Amino acid sequence: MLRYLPDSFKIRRFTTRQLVAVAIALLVVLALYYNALPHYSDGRRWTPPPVAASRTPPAEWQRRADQVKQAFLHAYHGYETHAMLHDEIRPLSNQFKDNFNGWGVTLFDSLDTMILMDLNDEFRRALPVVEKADFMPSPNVTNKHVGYAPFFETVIRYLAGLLSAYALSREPILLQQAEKLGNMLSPAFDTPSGFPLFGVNIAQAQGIGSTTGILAEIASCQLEYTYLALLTGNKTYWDKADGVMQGLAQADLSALGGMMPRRWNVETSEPTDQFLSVGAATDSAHEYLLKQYLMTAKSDRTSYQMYLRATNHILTHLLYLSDKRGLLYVTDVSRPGGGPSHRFEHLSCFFPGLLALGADQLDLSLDDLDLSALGSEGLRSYEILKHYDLRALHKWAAEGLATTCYLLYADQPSGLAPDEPPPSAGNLWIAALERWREGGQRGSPPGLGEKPTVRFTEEELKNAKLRAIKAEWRDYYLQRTDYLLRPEASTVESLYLLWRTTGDPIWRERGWAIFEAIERETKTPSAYASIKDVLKSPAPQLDDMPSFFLAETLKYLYLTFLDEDPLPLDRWVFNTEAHPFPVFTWSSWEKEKFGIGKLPS
Ligand code: DMJ
Repeated sequence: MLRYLPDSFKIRRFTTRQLVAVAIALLVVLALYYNALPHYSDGRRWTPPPVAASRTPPAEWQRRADQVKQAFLHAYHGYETHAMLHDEIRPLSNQFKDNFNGWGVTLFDSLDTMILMDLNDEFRRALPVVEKADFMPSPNVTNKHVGYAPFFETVIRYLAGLLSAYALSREPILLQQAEKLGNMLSPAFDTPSGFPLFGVNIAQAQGIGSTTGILAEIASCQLEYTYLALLTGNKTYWDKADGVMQGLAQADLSALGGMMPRRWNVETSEPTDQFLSVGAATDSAHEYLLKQYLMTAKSDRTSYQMYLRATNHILTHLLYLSDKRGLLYVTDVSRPGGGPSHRFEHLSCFFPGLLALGADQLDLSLDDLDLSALGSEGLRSYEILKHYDLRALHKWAAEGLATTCYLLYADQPSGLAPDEPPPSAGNLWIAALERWREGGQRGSPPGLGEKPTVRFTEEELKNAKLRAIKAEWRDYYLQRTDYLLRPEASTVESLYLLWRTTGDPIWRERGWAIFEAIERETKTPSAYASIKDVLKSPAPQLDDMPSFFLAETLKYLYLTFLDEDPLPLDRWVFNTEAHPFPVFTWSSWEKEKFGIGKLPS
């Protein structure tokens, strides 16, 4: 064939025989690859579809933000019409429920979102309700919380809702009510350790709960009580928040690499198990380590030390790569040295955003670490991590994890992610990273980069055998198929933080894809509904709309699509229910007005 080519085209360095050999070798490689792909029982091959990159014109983002605002209005007006003064609307039956004290949790949780969206009419209509709230036990509560206010939920939704709405509007009634509520909840701290109890019997001003507390519920009140102290000048609130942090910091966690486990004795402030995770029952405690440090303008060094220790352990012990797709995921262990469960809880999808935030706002250096507090396990992690730029490592983990979280959405026919942790199996990320580093860091770090979606077709959904073949390629199974309008399960919290910290529009686009799925699958004539089965489209709906849908999910989506950032990350910190608090400026007007000088610097 070479004969017929003009001289200038001839490849002179190879003989025809050599070229034929190369071509055969290529064919063999292609055939092997083709055979390795999953295939249907009738012999058809299946290839993952390519990931589409999109470029959205800037004006379109404003339109998208407006659409989220309309979604908020639809949901909130439904609540106002059918469930006002109760906690949540039932979006299918247009009934209501009182599952969080019966004081109107949806209204309190929505206040700051209204302000951010310039919904003045709704905000003005809400203020008289806030003003009238006496925070006493409501006869309407019929669920497990009868007779007491659950401390954690009341702090993160009601107290934080009031405080952040105050921060954004300076309406005095909001602060007055925040102080009243913060005070009424204070009996929860009446334990020998100062760790809060599970709930408060408000009528009797008494904390109630077992001696064993859950980490997330003990350690997710520092932002709220510290900010309340700042605003009121009442140092007692600071003492309560700081008491929790100091108690946790003094526990001997050397066997756990410095990471806080799930259960604690609220009398002795000692851990009572060795379960390490960033999922349910632990999540926001890790979140508050970083955020307390940031909110106090990087003065709460105890929190920072604990954040460094916890993330060092997570990076080296809890991050795994799935077998086929190389999906990065974070899992849990029930004791040090024990094998990982390989569960990847969808609730953990707040974690990539947290890592991105830390890497964006901090220098993140191992030089800051107090080595004497590490213990042998922590020192082992330190020895590995010292070869890396810690900030880069946090960023890689954030991007890899956020991609996996997004794929759990994109993989489903409804475009919505399942709530329950899909079990998986894989290998330690840090080991793969070490091989990549020792091999000269060629290509992107393991777990990063574009990954194709693996979606079931209609045909596969009907046929269990076909579905099983495809499922294997996904690297995870669905234990539960419901979607509860969560911000973590929606991944939107992390997508927002990844977008703001990297500036890469892919994260924004992913947020939009998720919003479109929410609109398509969860909207009802009066509000939005949780979903029973994400494998179906149209997806069967549940008669629930949790208040965090308005507080978190829609707020993060709105902020993701806005071009102007009203809450720059160096000036605002979100609590675990997405309520923003300002980063303290120790010399601001607050200092004079509320006596911030009383707080330790
Ligand atoms: C929210 O109430 C908070 O984010 C909490 O920390 C755990 N998750 C729910 C929403 O899913």
